[in-house]
Amino acid sequence: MLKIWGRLSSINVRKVVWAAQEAGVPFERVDAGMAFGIVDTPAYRAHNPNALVPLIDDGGFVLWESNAIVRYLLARYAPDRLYPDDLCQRFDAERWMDWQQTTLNRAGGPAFVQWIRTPPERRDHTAIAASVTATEPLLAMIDAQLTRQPHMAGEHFGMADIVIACEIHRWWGLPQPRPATPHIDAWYRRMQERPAATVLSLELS
Ligand SMILES: N[C@@H](CCC(=O)N[C@@H](CS)C(=O)NCC(=O)O)C(=O)O
Repeated sequence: MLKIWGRLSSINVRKVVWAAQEAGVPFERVDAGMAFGIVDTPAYRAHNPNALVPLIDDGGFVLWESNAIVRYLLARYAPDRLYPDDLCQRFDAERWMDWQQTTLNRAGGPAFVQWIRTPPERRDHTAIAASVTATEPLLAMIDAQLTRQPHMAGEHFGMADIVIACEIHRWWGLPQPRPATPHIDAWYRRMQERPAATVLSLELS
């Protein structure tokens, strides 16, 4: 059976859990990372020398890097529904996968860390302001994208929706004002209605 290592408070683990649930593949999840430990053990590091979560073992195939895992699960278990054969459709979605990791996550991460993982007396409001300044134009880009089509990469739900909705879930959960993004809001409500999207109802921690 597919095994996933990672605590559910991690955005990167949430993506993987959601993808597995969308693909309909049964899995066992082991809490790992932060207070759960495990990631620093020699056995874990032998599989993931980054000592980070998530990590999967699928019948002996071991993989780390959350977006690579999302791609793998959808391509392997739901290729017709969730990993397009058509190269233009596929790479339309792939582009948003990379953008989420390299641009959106980098911009929004500091505000999350300051609000949720830093005690109030040590909170750096300058870092939060910089993170908001970096993130809001990116939210405007997503909002504009969703005026043109119902999902991040076209007509159909897919991997780009999973990774970007996990970022929106985290950003909307921060105790700070939100910009007006009506198209993100409508799309995000549809994401929350998906039975496989259980991670979108988790609290931030
Ligand atoms: N690029 C990696 C980043 C993985 C990562 O940074 N994981 C964090 C959680 S989101 C982690 O393992 N933190 C240390 C820990 O939980 O002990 C991925 O997408 O999988």
